[in-house]
Amino acid sequence: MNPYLVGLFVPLIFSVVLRKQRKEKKRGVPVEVGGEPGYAVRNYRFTSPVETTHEGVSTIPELFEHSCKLYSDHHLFGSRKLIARETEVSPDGRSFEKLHLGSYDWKSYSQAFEAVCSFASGLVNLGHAKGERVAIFSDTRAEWQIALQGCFRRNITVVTIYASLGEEALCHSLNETEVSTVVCGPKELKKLIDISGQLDTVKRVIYMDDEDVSIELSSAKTKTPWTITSFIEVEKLGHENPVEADLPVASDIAVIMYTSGSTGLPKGVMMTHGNVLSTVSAVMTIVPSIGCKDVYLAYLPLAHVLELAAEAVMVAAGCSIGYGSPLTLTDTSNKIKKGTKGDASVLGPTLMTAVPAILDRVRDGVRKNVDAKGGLAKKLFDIGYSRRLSAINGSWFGAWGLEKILWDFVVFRKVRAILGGQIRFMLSGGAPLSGDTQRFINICLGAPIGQGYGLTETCAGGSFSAYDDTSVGRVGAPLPCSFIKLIDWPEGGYLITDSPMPRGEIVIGGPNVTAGYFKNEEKTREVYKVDEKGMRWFYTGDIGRFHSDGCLEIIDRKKDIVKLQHGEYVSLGKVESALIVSPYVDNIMLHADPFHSYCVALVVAAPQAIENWAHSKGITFSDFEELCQKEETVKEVHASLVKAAKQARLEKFEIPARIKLLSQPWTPESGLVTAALKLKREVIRKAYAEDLAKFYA
Ligand SMILES: *[C@@H]1O[C@H](CO)[C@@H](O)[C@H](O)[C@H]1NC(C)=O
Ligand SMILES: *[C@@H]1O[C@H](CO)[C@@H](O)[C@H](O)[C@H]1NC(C)=O
Ligand SMILES: *[C@@H]1O[C@H](CO)[C@@H](O)[C@H](O)[C@H]1NC(C)=O
Ligand SMILES: CC(=O)N[C@H]1CO[C@H](CO)[C@@H](O)[C@@H]1O
Repeated sequence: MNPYLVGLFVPLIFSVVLRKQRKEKKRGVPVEVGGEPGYAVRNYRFTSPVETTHEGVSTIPELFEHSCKLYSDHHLFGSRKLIARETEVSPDGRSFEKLHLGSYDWKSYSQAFEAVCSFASGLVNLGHAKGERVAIFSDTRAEWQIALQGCFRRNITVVTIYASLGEEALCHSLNETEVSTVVCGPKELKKLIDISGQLDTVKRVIYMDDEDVSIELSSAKTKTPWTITSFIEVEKLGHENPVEADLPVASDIAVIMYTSGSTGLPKGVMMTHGNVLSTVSAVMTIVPSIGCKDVYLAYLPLAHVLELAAEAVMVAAGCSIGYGSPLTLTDTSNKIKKGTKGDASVLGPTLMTAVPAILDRVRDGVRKNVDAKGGLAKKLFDIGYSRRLSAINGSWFGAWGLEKILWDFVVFRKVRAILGGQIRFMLSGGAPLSGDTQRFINICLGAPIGQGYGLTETCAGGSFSAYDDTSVGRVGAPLPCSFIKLIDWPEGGYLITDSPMPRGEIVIGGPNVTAGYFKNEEKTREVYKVDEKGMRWFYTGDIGRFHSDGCLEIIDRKKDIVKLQHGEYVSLGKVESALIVSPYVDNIMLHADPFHSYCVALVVAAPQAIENWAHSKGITFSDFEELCQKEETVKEVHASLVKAAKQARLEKFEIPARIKLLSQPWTPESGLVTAALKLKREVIRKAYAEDLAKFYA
């Protein structure tokens, strides 16, 4: 046969076969379950929920000990040395802290185990009594995990608190759980002392010592009755006076995790060791060949269930965990001193987790960079991008061989270098990732993104998109530890009989479903139900639909649907995600209520784009605040929203009739968005109540 023909046909046949496989691959299958009637799906490979994958292991401390014995000489925890801390002053007089960080210092699994045992013994020596709780209130770092595992070895329940939580919420969570020992970072020590008058049960504080905190220590002496000890002292104390472990059982509460809810005070979700273990075991069956060679970059808040579960998976698999922070992640991150390296470049991670907001930022950064270069560089990038896109779409041309290597080398290598150049798998969770961003990151990093869907209440268990699933916008099939059921929500117009796909409220059941809210029976009974077979179900309030291959797609949120005066339903989240594509918009919150026939929006302006527009129009302004108040600016931004709305085929009543342009960004510190950067609608509504009232005046 003519070799040219072979050369032509072989890839063609391959591409046809691959396409077929891709289409036909089942990932979830319907299953009969108890409880409220609905459409339920389970993971294709597992008929009953997975509880543990390690023989004889039923709790997290057992899993930790198991790994420490198995991987004793491998690196476990890595932290960067601080070389210098500097203050830089920008031209307009504001000062910024810049860090010069060195290479990673590692603790091996066996060293980490020793530190954990010492910390556990140290706690007992300090006088922490049986049955009392410990709170960890700090940024993500190695000591966080050591403290956590130390507590677990003594069957101590750990209360976790977002480092960016407000004062009121902090007092509430520490008081409600009657915490007697708080482990905190140097920054958080000051916050604690400020509110010490309201903390009745706290007796001792353990601070992580890498900064000079002598001022705080002397102020604590006068203001508080607490015993304050440094982390190193506790370890030393425990090392010299070892105490036997007092291990928990699977049904003991491991963590009470306070989630920054979008309304009111935070609620504490009680997770058992069995809950966490079942999620960890389920994820391990899904991430491809994860093992000792892998290096994981940890930087998301450990007080978030996604990060907590991810790090537990890394420990179970024998990976190394290098700690970083969102502000020092890349060479160009805010806190990195110019000319020095960010966490990712130094560590070269192979695995990472991310929340969509961070990936969106990476995408925008790369796009901006490419646009700024212009010319040949931009052309090459665009061609390379579209080639890879059609390759992923199933065309064989450009999928393999020389062409891929060429594009990777010419175009994408530099993008990859931003995150260290070694990433082979990325996990995204916390909120739905836009299809556009998923594709962009997939192509530029050359690594798949697994999208997870889960909640604190389900211990992050839920669904997970398989690494070979190249579709976008979906969150995958149920994890082997979960059953996912859709139930009718007639008021919202979502039914399991809908065609072409069943739709409804998402309800998650399985061993991963947590024990409920701490000291909140009423709320627990409202959203957790146990069926006649004894399975626990959690009612998420999210609306989803199941594709024919058993993969879930999140399409709406129950709470975020508002009925307008004339009876039309507006899905706030859907409209916001359509409008946020406007280049002028940094963030947006749509507001609608049943008393009016139209929507309005609060828009956080994107400074760069709006200033560029103003310059191009010759508009003069003294500061950005003033520019945002100009009528012509508001008009321009509104016009761009209308355009975005038309592109997304929104209904007329979904387009905000009036907008307010805001010059200040919404950050977790301001309390307007959660640590995962989700809008806190109630808080924002309160903060801008006057502006909202004016809209309807
Ligand atoms: C662990 O601690 C809890 C709370 O103090 C207690 O109820 C439980 O019995 C303990 N578990 C074991 C195995 O001792
Ligand atoms: C702390 O909690 C106790 C009960 O757990 C309650 O009686 C008290 O009012 C709370 N104090 C504050 C400051 O919230
Ligand atoms: C990829 O496929 C999707 C849907 O299957 C289509 O909308 C899109 O235009 C395709 N893109 C390219 C570059 O072929
Ligand atoms: C470890 C754990 O919590 N297991 C529970 C999982 O869920 C089943 C049914 O809901 C319970 O019977 C298990 O005790």
